[in-house]
Amino acid sequence: NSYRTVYAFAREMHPKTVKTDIQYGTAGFRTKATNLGYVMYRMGLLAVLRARYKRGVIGVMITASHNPEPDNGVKLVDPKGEMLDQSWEKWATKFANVGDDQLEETINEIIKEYDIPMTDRVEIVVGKDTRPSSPSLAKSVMDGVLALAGKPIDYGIVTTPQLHYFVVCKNTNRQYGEPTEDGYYKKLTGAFKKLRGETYTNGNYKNRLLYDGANGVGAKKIKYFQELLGNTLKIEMFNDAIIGSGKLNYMCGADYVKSQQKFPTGVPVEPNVRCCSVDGDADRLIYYYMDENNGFHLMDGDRMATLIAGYLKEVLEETGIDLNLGLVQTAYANGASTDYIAKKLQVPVACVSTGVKHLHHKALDYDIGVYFEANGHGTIIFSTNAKEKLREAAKNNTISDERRLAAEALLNLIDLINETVGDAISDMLLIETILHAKGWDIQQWEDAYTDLPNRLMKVTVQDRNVITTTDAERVCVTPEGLQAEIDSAAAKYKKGRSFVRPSGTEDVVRVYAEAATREEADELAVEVAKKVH
Ligand code: NG1
Ligand code: ZN
Repeated sequence: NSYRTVYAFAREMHPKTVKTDIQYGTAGFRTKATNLGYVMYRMGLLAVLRARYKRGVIGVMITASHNPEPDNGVKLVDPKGEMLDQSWEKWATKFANVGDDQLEETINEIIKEYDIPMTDRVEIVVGKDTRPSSPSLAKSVMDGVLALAGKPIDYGIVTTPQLHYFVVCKNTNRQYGEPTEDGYYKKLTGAFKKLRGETYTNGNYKNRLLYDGANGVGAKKIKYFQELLGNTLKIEMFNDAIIGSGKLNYMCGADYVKSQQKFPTGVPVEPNVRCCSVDGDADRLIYYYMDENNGFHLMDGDRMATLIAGYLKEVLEETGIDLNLGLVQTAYANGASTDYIAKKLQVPVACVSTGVKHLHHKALDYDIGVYFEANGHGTIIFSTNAKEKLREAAKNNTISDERRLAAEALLNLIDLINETVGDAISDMLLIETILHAKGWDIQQWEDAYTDLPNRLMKVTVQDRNVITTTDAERVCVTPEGLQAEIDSAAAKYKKGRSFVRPSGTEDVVRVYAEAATREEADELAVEVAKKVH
């Protein structure tokens, strides 16, 4: 086999312009957009190979999420809507880094290793965020797809979770939904309206929400929800600057709000009013409000996870069906949230390494698996067993109305949830549904537990990979002795907890610390950071 066109295309249209290697990390490739043309072309090639190997549709999403506007990135989506399987990440890295003249050879190597049939006319769905660099990068991806005779399907500007949804719809023969934007909006808003019923407000819950679109795709797409939901939920949108303004994620968006612990610019401050922010590709969500004394209150991924898990537990009990429910977090979850879930809600909690793929994977162990990163990325997945039992119960005339209705409600919740990946807008509709059902305002939600003050720091070192960890990154293995030092530092503070790990997306070591007071958390973080240097 020979793939001359691949080389010719590469040489003439997408030559490798950067000498240094890049690595397919937790969020795919991510760097300055100007350095990504050839990487995109090669990911187009790899997507076709992966699709032929899996005999399914593969997705390619062009985005750099919460990162600044001049950055961009790319991630591949597997047929079940999951991130590219870890075993192929090394191939992605290899494809990105070989010379143009080694591309043919690399393609032959992977075909041989996996015995890939090279005849199927596979579909590759391509989506992009609103970055000015995205259209030309999408074209590079599609050139790669065409060079290996795959069929690119261009979805244009979409959110990351929309792209995951399209991939799953196509691979399940539309059982999951229609693989169109319209199909996505109708599925989510239809379920939301059913759950809300005739009364839009309830108790302290008011159907008004301030929404920060981060000047990105989340602002563009919320308009369809505003239109379809009307007065059911009054979403007031802010931060919808025109494409190319440079304002994407700038002093707004979910990452800014969570990491700066600050109210975003562009959203009016109204005391005690519920607000939310999404990030640049709308797969993360953060809630917050300002109190009457200008005090800022943050409701992060841990808060959403606990609200959701607690509610699902209640409804599940009403159905009388025996299904196991579990919650998955990472080491970054606030200790107070873990305590609350395990002790108060009595829902089993698992801790896994940072990165959505690890959370998603672990959540598959439960009939109902809730997972969230503290930064606001998360979703809920339901096993086939859970879905079957719920469908049976919803149709069963021999059980009580209460049980039947609870099963129906859970089925509607499943339709509201984007099970394929964390989806800011779907998560927002879910949170709104739960607050409405409980008749709660945002303060009542916040009352569940009090966050332990915490501090996240970045430390730049010569080689971040000298730090290795175990036990879901909570324990440091190398350099030898570092863990003992962290332990003795943390022991000095009330409720002290700290860990260090190399970042998977930036060339830094991250230091996390929490303790009973703000001062102690800061001190502990600084102390541990000094030991890392
Ligand atoms: P790294 O850079 O590996 O810490 C960051 C986030 C993750 C995840 C990924 C992918 C923190 C501490 N880490 O990973 O949660 O979202 O980016 O975007 O927020
Ligand atoms: Zn994102």
